[in-house]
Amino acid sequence: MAGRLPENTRTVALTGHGGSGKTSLAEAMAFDTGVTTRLGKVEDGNTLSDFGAEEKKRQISINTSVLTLDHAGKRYYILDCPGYADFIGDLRSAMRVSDGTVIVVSGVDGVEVQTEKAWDFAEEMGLTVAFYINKMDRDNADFSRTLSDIRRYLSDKAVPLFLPIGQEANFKGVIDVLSQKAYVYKADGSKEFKEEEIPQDLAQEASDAREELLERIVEADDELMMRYLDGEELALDELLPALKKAVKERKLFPVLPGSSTLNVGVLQLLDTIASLFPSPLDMPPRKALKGEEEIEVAPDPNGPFTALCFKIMVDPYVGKLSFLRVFSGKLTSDRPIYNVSKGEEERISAFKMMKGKDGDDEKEIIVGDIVAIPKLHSTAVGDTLAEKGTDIIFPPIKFPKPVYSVAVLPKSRNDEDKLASALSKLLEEDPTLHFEKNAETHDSVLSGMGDVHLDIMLSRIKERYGVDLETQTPKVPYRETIKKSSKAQGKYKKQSGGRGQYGDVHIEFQPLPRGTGFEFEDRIVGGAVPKSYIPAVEKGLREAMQKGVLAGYPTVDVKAILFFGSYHEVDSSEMAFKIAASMAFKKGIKEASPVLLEPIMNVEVVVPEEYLGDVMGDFNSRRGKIMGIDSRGRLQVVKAQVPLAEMFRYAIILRSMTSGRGNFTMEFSHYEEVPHDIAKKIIAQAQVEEEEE
Ligand SMILES: Nc1nc2c(ncn2[C@@H]2O[C@H](COP(=O)(O)OP(=O)(O)OP(=O)(O)O)[C@@H](O)[C@H]2O)c(=O)[nH]1
Ligand SMILES: [Mg+2]
Repeated sequence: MAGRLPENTRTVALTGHGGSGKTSLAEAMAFDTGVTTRLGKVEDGNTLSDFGAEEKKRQISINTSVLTLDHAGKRYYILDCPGYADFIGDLRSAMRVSDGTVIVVSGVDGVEVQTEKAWDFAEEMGLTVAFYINKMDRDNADFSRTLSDIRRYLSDKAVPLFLPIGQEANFKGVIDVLSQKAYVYKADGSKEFKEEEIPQDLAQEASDAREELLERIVEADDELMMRYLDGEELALDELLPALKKAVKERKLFPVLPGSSTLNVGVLQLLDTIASLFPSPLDMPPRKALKGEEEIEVAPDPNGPFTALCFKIMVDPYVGKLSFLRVFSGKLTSDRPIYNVSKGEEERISAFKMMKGKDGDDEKEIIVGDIVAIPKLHSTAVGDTLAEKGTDIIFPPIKFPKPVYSVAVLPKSRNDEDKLASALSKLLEEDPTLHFEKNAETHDSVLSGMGDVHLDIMLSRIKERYGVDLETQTPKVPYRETIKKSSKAQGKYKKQSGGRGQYGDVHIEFQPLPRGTGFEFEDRIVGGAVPKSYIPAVEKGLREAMQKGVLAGYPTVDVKAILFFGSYHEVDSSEMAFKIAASMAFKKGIKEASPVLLEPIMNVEVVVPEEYLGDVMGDFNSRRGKIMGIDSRGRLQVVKAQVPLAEMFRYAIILRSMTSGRGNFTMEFSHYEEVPHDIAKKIIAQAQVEEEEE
C-alpha cells in the first residue's frame, strides 16, 4: 500500500491462556481480510501463524507470529502470542511493541493463569484491552459466567459491546449492543452473515446491555453525562468518540463473544479494533535515553526514524529475520540503518511485512509499523535502530529470569564446536535462554523458562544443527572449609643419589568468615624458609585447595600462616616447597574439622492465597527457611532460603502444585554448612567416583 497513513494502523497483540484460541482467531482474521483463501486449523497444522515444525507437532504456539492484514482502509499488525507459560518472554516482547491487546478468554474455561498474566502485563504497560470470549460454540460455553469471571478476577470495567445469539451448539451470531443490530452467521467457517432483527427472546437483555454500556460511556464525558441524566437520546456519532476515549483511558474494556473456528464475530472484533483501539499516533511519547539524558520520543511520522528490535527468528532456509517496531519517523529501504545500541551500521536488504512465515516487500516503513528485516548481522533483541546520527536508545525489554536448568553434554565428543556455534545462534534468538559453563563443576548448564522450553531447544539443536545432547541434573558446586584451627608440618625429602629434593614447612590453618576466600601470611623470621621459596609455598597451597580433602571440592575461607620451616642448600627447590605445602595442607585441613558447604538460594514465590499452605509445607521438605510473607494484591509472596540442591526441579513442581498459578525467582545468597547426614552421603559418593576414575 503506497502512502499509508499511520492513523490507519492498529498494532494489536492477541494474548491469553494456552489453547484459548488466539491462533485460530488470527487465522480467521487473515481469512476474513482475504490474506488467505482457506481457513486453516491448528489441528491440521496449516494455520498461517503456527508454521514452525515444533508448533505443528505440539499444536501450540511457541513463537509470536506477525500477520499483516489490510482491511477496510486499515492496516492491522496482529501479533499472535504463545499462551504457554514457558514462552512468556515472547509474550512480553510482543506486548511491549503493541498499542493494544485482545485478551482471548475461553468461554468454556474462563479466566486462567495466563489470562491473568496477559492482563497484568497490559496493566503494567498501560495498553488498551478488549476481551474476546471465544469458543462460544463449544459445549459448556457460557458468556455471562465468563464475563463475571473477568469482572471478578481482572476488572469490573469490562463491558459487553456485543452479546452472543445463542450459545454452545446454538451459537449463531452476535448483537451489536450500541446500535441494537443482530448479525446472524452461516457459522460454517465462511464470513457470511445477515443483518437481522434482534430475536424476541434476547430483546430485553440487549436493551439492558445498551443501558449499561451508555452509563459506562457517559461516565467518561461530563457533558454527555449531563445530557444523559436529563433523559436526552444520544446519537451514535456522539457516543463513539466518548467510547473511544473511555477505551483509550482504560476506563472501559470492551467484551465481545465469538467462535474463531466457526468464524463468528471475528469481523466485529476487527471493526472494534479499527474504531476503538488507538492508532500509533494516539500513543503517549516513549521514554528513551539520548546520551545520558532522559528524553521522550513522540510518535511523530516526521520525527527522526527510531525502532526497537523485539524478536529474532532464525529460519534454516530464509536465515535470520529481525522484527522491528517503528516508534517514530519513517525510512525507505534504500537508506542505511544504524544500530544505536551496538554502534554499528546495518544494511537493509528488504522490508518484509510478515504474514506468518513469509512476507510481502514494501519500500517504506513508518511509525507504528511492524516489519521484519532479513540478515541484520549485529542486531539483537532489545536493540534500538535509527537513522545514523540519531543517538536515541529505548530501554531494553525486561525478560523474566530463567527458572529451570539442565546440564548438557554432546553425545559425540566431536560435536563440541558445533554445539558452541548452535548455542550462540539460539541465545541470540531467545533472550530467555541462558548458557553457562560452570567454572567449579565444569557442567555446561542450559537454563530456560521450563522443561518444555528446554525440550524444544534441545530438539532444535538436534534438528537444525545436528548435535545430539545428553542431559543431566546440574551438579551442585559444593565447597569445603574448616571449623577450627590446626597446625601441620609438610616435609618433602628425597635424598638418595644424585640431586635430591628438600622442602619443609610448618603452617597454621585458621577458619575465615564466609565469603572471604583464601589468605596467606608469611611469618617466617630468620630465613627458616628463604624468601625466594615463599611464593612457591603459597602457590602449592592454592593448588591443593582446588581439590579439598573431604570430597574434592574447592576449599574456601581459610587462612594459612607459614610460621616455620627448613631448607637444604643444594636440594631445595620451588617444586620441593610446593609439594611440602600441599602435604601440610592435606594434613592440617583434616585436623581442622573440615566440613562441606552448599549454596543457599534466595527464593521468592508468588502464589494465590489458596496455595500458600502447600508452598510453605513443600519448603519444609526441601530444608528451606521461610524468611517472610507479604501480600501483593490478590497474591501472596513467600520469601525463603533454600539449598540449591533442593531446587533443580522446582519450576516443574511449583507449576503442578499450583496448577500453573505460582511463579518464582531465585538467586544465589550464600554458602552454608551441609547437614551432617547429607554431607556423609555426598562424601561417600565422591569417594566412589574417585575410585572409578
Ligand atoms: N470449538 C471451538 N474450538 C476452538 C475455537 N477456537 C479454538 N479452538 C480450538 O482450540 C484449540 C486451541 O486453539 P489455538 O488457536 O491453537 O489456541 P491458542 O490460544 O493459539 O493456543 P497457544 O498458542 O498454544 O496458546 C484448537 O484445537 C482449536 O481448534 C472455537 O472458537 N471453537
Ligand atoms: Mg497459538
